[in-house]
Order: sequence, then C-alpha cells, then structure tokens
Amino acid sequence: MPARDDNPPLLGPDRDDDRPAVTVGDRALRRSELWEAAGVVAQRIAGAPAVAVHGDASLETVVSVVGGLLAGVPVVPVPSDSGTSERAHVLADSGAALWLGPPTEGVSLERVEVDPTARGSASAEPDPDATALIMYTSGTTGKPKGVVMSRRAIAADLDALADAWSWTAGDTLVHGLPLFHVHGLVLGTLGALRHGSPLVHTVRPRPEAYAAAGGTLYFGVPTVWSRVADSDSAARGLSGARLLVSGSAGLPDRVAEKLRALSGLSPVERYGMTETLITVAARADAPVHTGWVGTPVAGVESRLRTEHGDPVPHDGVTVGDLQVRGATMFDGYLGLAEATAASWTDDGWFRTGDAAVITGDGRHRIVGRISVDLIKTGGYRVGAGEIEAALLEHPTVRECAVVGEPDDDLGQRIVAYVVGDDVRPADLIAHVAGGLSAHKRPREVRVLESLPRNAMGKVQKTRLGNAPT
Ligand code: MLC
Ligand code: AMP
Repeated sequence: MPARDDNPPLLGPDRDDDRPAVTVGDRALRRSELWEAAGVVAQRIAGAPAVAVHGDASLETVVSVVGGLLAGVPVVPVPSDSGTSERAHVLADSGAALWLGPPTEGVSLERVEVDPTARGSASAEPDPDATALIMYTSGTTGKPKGVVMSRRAIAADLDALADAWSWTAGDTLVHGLPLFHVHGLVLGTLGALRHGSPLVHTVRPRPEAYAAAGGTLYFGVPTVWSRVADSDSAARGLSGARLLVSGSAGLPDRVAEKLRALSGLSPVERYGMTETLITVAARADAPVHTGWVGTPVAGVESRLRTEHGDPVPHDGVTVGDLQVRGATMFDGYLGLAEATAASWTDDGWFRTGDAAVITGDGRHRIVGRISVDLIKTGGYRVGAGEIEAALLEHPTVRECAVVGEPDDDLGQRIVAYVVGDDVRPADLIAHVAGGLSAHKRPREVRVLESLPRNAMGKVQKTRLGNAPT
C-alpha cells in the first residue's frame, strides 16, 4: 500500500494534546515538548550521512530518534547491551558520523548531547522515500547486516496495523520492549506517535509494570506474555485492556490459554521481520484462532513455495517457504548488493526464511525457520554463525557449534557445544556477552570431545543435544 496522497507526516499530524505523548519509566514528554527537544537534535545533526543512537529504554532515545526523523538523517539504533566488537561493526558499517548517547568506551565518533528538556524549533519532515532507519539484524552467517528502511514503508506498515487493530488516539499503548528493534521502536514508538496514542514504556517488560500501567493496547514478545501468564495478579491486572498483541516469535498455546483464563482477553498474534516489517496480523475484529498469526495486512501479499520455487497449495496443511511482497518492504541490506539480491526471488518476492501453512481464506500459521542457524531467543533473532565466530576467537576453543534448544521461557535458548582445552563455560559466556551483546550470550556451554560430523566433515547440528531436527 503506497503512502496515501493525504498521508500525514511519518510521525503523524500536529496534535494539541495535554496528555504525555511518551512516558518512559517516571519521565514523560508531551508531544510539543518532544518535538521541541527533538528540534534541537535535528538542528545539531542536520546534513549528517547517518547518526548512531544508543538504544536504551529512555526519553533520550525517543528524542534522538525523533530528531533524526525530523532532520531527514538516517538513524542507526545501537543495541544498548551491545559489546565492543558488535558496536564497532555497526558504527563502521553504517557510516554513522555522530554518536547520540552517553560517553562509551570504544566509541570515537563525535558525541551529541541529547537533552529531553531542551527547547528548540522543529523542522518540516522530509521526502517519504528518504531512509528513516538502518537497523542491524543477524543472518545465518557473518556479521549483522544493516536493513535500510524508508519512511514510506514504515508509514504503510503502521497504517496497516492501525487498520488491523482499530488502533487510534484513544488507545494508550503499553510495552517495555527494547528501543533498538522493529517491535519496540517502529511499532511500539513510531506507531504510537503516528497514531497519537500515548505510549507508556515500562523500561523493562516486567509483568507487574504492565499491569500497573493501565493501558488499552499492550505489545509483548512471547517470553513477556509467558512471564505475565505466570503471575496471576499481573495477568488479572490486564483485564481492563482492549487488545493484547504478541509477536517476534510464536506464542505457545498454553500461554495464550492461561492469559485468556486470567485476563479474559485472547491475545492476537502478528508476524514480521526487520526486513519486511509486519506483514501478517490477526485482526481485532475477527475471531481469534490461537496458534495462527492472521492474514496479510493491507498492501501486502504472501505465497508459499517449495525449495525449488514451485507453488504450494494454500490448504491449511501443506507446509511451504513463505514469501511476501508489498508496501512495507526494506530498501536492501546496506552495502550488500549480493545479499540483497539473494533475498528476493526472480519474480520479486522476498524470501522470509520461515516455513508456514496458509488456509484457503488466507490465514497463516508459522511452522518454523527453514535454517537451524537462525535462533529466536526471547524474541531476539541471533545467527549461530556470529556466535561461533566469536567463540572461536577465544584461546580455549578449538571447535564449536551453536544451536537453539527449546526453552519454556525464551522459546529457544542459545546452547554452545565446544571442543577445546581447559574450557570454562562462564568465561565463554562473558566473552560473547562482552563482544557481541548480552542477549546473544549462550545460556549454556557444553564441552564435548568432538563434534558430530557427516562423511563430508560437516557438523551435524541435529545430532547435538535437544537441537531441533
Ligand atoms: C545476565 N546478564 C548478563 C549476563 N548474564 N549480562 C552480561 N553478561 C552476562 N553473562 C543480564 C542481561 O543483559 C540482562 O540485563 C539481565 O541479565 C537478564 O535479564 P532478564 O530479565 O532475565 O532478561 P532475559 O531473560 O535475558 O530476556 C528476556 C526479555 C528479553 C524478554 C526481557 O529477551 C527481551 O527484551 N526481548 C525482546 C526482544 C525483541 O524486542 N525482539 C523484537 C525483534 S524485532 P539488563 O541490564 O538488560 O537487565 C522482530 C520483528 C517482529 O522480531 O516480528 O517483531
Ligand atoms: P527479526 O529479524 O528479529 O525481525 O525476526 C524475524 C523473525 O521472527 C521471523 O523471520 C520469524 O522467524 C520470527 N517471528 C516474528 N513474528 C513471529 C510470530 N508471530 N510467530 C512466529 N515467528 C515469528
């Protein structure tokens, strides 16, 4: 769905509103205050090729991102828990010229001080086709790639979700998700600003904080919903809400059922990727089908193919590779023309890498990833290859294989199988957390005499522990 002719600016029309537009923890800004603080940032960074934003859960992050969008400067959110080598890669690869964040070891970019209480004038919004964000995400191998997202794609997705969920300025949105990924930043922050619904960010996605926030619309990853469902009082505390939305990974049926029993609300699921934004969503006005992620959002089409590219019937049972196309797609991986080309079919569909079934009336169920080397842990996408490369840098590691094993809390838990000398699991976990990021750390390291290999010498991950087959 291309942006409508009467499309409002990405961040929504000017609104005279006395309510706080954004609350993070115990600090809040009204829309006019946010625009004025962001206007100061916009003036300061105007003309930069890109800016890097320390993406912690703070008003400073929101002001920085809005400042970048007002200035028409691509914003590169940097995970707040990133370690030294991952941060260095993101900063160098993105071409960011300025650092909007606290003084940080290893960051030599010129630093811009961001002050939510500063007041300046906001500029007009730029061309809808300009790059809004460059967001880093993992592949099966290699370092994270920069996903280039246009303002137009983001606007189209946010409007499609407003349509699916009847999301209006009358809603108060609550979540506590990281502000450096699509879920928390694009949907959870830019969505709230575009639709004029106040955002209450709980800093961390703790069940009691969700219950105390008194919102109408709640976002969470399945790990968050599982923790809410495990707290009777938190889950019952959501009973006044209008809609609970789950995404970024599959919501287990038992969690959906427990939430329903305690809060009286049936969570709806939606499916997407950093590259495509949210392409499939269950509608607020349709019956809830637990375990299904809904139908394509306005402006998006989907289809199933075999690994050879042949059509797979949409009969609700036959599994195929899910492909999507439409208004919400990314503009490519930054500086990686080959990887970008490889992610599209010859006839213009994006290969999601997910296996799915689709019913005759268009409902989707995600069955799993096509590759065992992309792990989803707590809703974070993590490539096995980048963790293996980090482990191999450690002097005690000779060989290793990383897999995602089923986990009741995280969906998948990162487990590293290691062959080496004097291996100390805690050291290896700290090594990955400090180099890549805390959320990419293995939760467990298992030491082996050798890795299982086939006749060609290739590691057989499916023969490791409880790895998925
Ligand atoms: C522990 N910690 C360590 C550590 N051990 N840090 C460094 N080294 C070590 N060895 C720290 C962690 O950094 C964290 O710190 C804390 O201990 C763990 O806290 P937790 O609450 O137990 O968190 P955890 O179990 O790790 O994570 C659960 C979670 C998180 C749900 C909070 O997974 C999460 O926020 N997930 C959301 C991911 C997301 O938004 N994905 C969307 C991607 S976009 P600290 O300081 O942080 O407390 C996408 C598209 C789409 O997928 O469809 O949406
Ligand atoms: P990311 O790159 O972090 O945006 O992760 C995208 C991936 O998350 C998708 O390719 C899916 O594997 C997974 N995902 C997102 N939403 C869902 C969902 N509702 N159900 C199952 N998997 C999901």
